Amino acid sequence: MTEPTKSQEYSREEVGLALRNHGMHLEGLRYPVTPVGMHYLLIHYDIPFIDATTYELPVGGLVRNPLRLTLDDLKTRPAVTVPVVMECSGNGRAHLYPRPVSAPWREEAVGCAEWTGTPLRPILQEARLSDEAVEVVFAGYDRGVEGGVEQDFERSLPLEDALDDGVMLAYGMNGGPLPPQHGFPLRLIVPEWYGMASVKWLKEIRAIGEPFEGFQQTDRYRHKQSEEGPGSPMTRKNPHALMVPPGIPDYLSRVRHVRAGRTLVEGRAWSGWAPIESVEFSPDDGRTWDAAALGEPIGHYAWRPWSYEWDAEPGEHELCVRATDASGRTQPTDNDEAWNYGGYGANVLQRVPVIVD
Ligand SMILES: Nc1nc2c(c(=O)[nH]1)N[C@H]1C(S)=C(S)[C@@H](COP(=O)(O)O)O[C@H]1N2
Ligand SMILES: [Mo]
Repeated sequence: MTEPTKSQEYSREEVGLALRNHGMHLEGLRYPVTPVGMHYLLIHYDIPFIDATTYELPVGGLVRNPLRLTLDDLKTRPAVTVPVVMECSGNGRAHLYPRPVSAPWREEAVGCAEWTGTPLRPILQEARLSDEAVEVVFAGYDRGVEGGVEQDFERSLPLEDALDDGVMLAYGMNGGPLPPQHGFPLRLIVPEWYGMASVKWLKEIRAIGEPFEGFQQTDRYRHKQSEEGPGSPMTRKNPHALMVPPGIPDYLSRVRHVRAGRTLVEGRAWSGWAPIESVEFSPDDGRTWDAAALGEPIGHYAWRPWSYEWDAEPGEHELCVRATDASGRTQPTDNDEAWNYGGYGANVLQRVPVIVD
């Protein structure tokens, strides 16, 4: 990984990554289920071109009953359709200073799609994991060079996480087939974790007898304070609330223009650790906070709607929102508090500059 940069300008490479990997338009927070084209994307290498008619998924390694599953096999198994908030663990990275050079997300690397597929646990049970198995590796068909290392995109889960409720192999998104950019023909969904765990374009599932040492496991997606040291692995999503920016935007700066008077500010909040317990709104850059009204999420892994009646007075304001979950986790106020070498899990509260006229 290159040293974090102190430049206040984005490099050509970062702009290139941002063009390939677009974010969710924040006004998309109005939809309980994010329309496919609004859902963010994160694609490390190239989108692989896969023939679904000959597709087969091997489930092997330390198992007593290796399987090879076609898409038809997978579709004849019990089907579930589940709304899941997916968020990139790099979300918020661009707010950090110095800034890690990678996808320059502010807050838009999120979406909540309805994934259709089949639960993973019964498949692993059918494959009969042997007693030596400690982790399950999920390999993708996409291949590239990163940090000087040529590799397939591969990630693992400890057994208990792989066997957790909600973990599924998905072949559908929002009622249609899985689009190529989201993992066609088959992807993993790990609903409570950051997005990197939900491996797309699945090529293989294999059980292994020691912790996985692949690049995307031991080099990337670690929370650490310097280039050195293992740090700790990124796992579940930190609590995060976002608002639909109110009013209308200035084309270039995106500063919002709002008419004076009562304005309903709305948004959504989520956490991978525990249910969202409260959302607070601040009209004055975090000096004063007030509780927002909460609605009900459409599913256990979906985001929770919130709203706040803001009395917009003429002048310049900085609107903020923050979420707290039932585990007591909340969002940091300060970018420096969230700083880490790779820029992961930086769930700093959202700030939206607004001019009321
Ligand atoms: N095979 C493969 N799986 C992958 C990735 C990838 O580059 N290759 N990116 C991961 C990351 S970092 C994220 S945040 C999510 C993004 O999923 P989406 O593009 O469907 O929103 O996919 C994950 N799964
Ligand atoms: Mo990601």
